[in-house]
Amino acid sequence: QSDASWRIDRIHARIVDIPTIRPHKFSFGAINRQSPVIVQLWLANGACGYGEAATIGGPSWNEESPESILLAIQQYLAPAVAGADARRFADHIARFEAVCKGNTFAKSAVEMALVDAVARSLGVPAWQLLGGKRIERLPLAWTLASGDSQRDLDEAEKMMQSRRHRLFKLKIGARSPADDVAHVTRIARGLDGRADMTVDVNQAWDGNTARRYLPQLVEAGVTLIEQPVAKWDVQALREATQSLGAAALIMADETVCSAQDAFMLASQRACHVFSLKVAKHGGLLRTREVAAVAQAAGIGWYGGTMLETSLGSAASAHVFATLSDQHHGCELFGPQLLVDDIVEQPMAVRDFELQLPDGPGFGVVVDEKRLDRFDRARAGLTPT
Ligand code: MUC
Ligand code: MG
Repeated sequence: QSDASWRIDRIHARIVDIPTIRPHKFSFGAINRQSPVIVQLWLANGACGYGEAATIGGPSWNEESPESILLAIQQYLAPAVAGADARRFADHIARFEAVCKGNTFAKSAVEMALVDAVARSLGVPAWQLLGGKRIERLPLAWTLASGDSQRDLDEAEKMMQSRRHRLFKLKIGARSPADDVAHVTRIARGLDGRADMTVDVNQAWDGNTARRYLPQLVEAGVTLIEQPVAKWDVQALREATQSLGAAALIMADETVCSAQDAFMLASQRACHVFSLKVAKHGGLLRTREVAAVAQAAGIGWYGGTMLETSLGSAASAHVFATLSDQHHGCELFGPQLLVDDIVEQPMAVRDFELQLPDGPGFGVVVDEKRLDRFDRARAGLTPT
């Protein structure tokens, strides 16, 4: 192909609204739908790549929202790379940085579409452009977050029976810490050692609460504790990491976004595991940078999610496939939490493990009809 065929011809972005199968409850609120931003990027050679960025509860997980992502892409990121050679990923990332600070979710969606378009043009899987595949499958977690212990347990039973999940993440932090510990203990009794149990506090506790209640969570059988304290409270995260015994690990999520965050946490030995998420790191290549810091520091990684559709989940799976074997599984279950998907065939789950996909591109076929059906602009829905 000639150099001209790699020119970025057009970039289009839109918000789609897809309801969840049940309310999903977090320390900071509940969601009933996801509103990912879907990017389509065409090359002069006719190839089209897709990207996705999903937030949770508008701008309540972090600062970005579907509306801010759409605006950043349309006003700043798309014009910054229009007409350029799509293959120059590192150069595009530098241009994004120059025209737009932060806004990592928005950047990740465009970078994804670039990688997908180039990989499709070459007829190769995206993982081939990201370092090569090393991992074929990852244990797949499911999040129990209905807000009701019995309903959570019934859900866990179903997931175990269908051999989809035996790794459960409990969302806590909305209720009092004592109530949360009681809830975790009820679930642990019900699971009776047949599954692994983790919790995500989503920053809800302060240092004193963590000091008092983390040992009780470990006592109840929790093996991995995600972001128990505020994202800025590295001191409390570090204290938790250094005071908990060998029975449980501390995982940073909101605290670890940039490679600089990763370096700071690693040098302070403030956590045992990083939750990797393509959106918060600012793209697939940036995710590899954060993973490289983890590997250099002897920190494990976990394949995190922002509850993307099968498109964003497959893109994440491609970069996770290239990483080290020092992992704690993944949680790319977003598609299962949504009433519908935007691809023809979701990634396969067999024997409790997500089968990491091959190409071309991200190895999923986007269904344009369903994209149109959920398109917010077409449905005339107002943001929530
Ligand atoms: C988070 O903070 O990890 C991931 C799974 C889930 O249920 O919520 C997300 C966000
Ligand atoms: Mg989290």
